[in-house]
Amino acid sequence: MQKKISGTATLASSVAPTQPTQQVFQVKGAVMELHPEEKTVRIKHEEIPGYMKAMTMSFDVRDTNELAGLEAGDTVTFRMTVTHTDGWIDQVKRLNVSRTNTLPTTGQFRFVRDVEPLNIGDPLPEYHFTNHLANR
Ligand SMILES: [Cu+2]
Repeated sequence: MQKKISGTATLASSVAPTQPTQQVFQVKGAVMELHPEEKTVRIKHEEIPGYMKAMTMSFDVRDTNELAGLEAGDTVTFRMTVTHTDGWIDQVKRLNVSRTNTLPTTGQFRFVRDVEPLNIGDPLPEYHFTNHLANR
């Protein structure tokens, strides 16, 4: 798979001497909880091969307008920006969620609506991940 990560560092390296101060990734996941008052959103993001498994985690949202119109259970794509000390998301885009109703539920989450629509082949650009600083 083509790597778009700038610099010479690879995800397999524990140290990336040329790591840029800011990296941006396209991420896909399902909204679990919205906390606009805290400027965070909890998202169950898909597996990140070689980095971390699919998990539910909170992301900082600098502009809460990004959360407008979203509901728990929505499938979204978003841009994740990470620096050495910070992380946040923006450009949150809601995907068509109706098709996810046909997928089985995982039983791991308390939402009735299926939130595991991560392998349905949506036409996304390549998405890469590195840091996990947005986690809480
Ligand atoms: Cu995570």
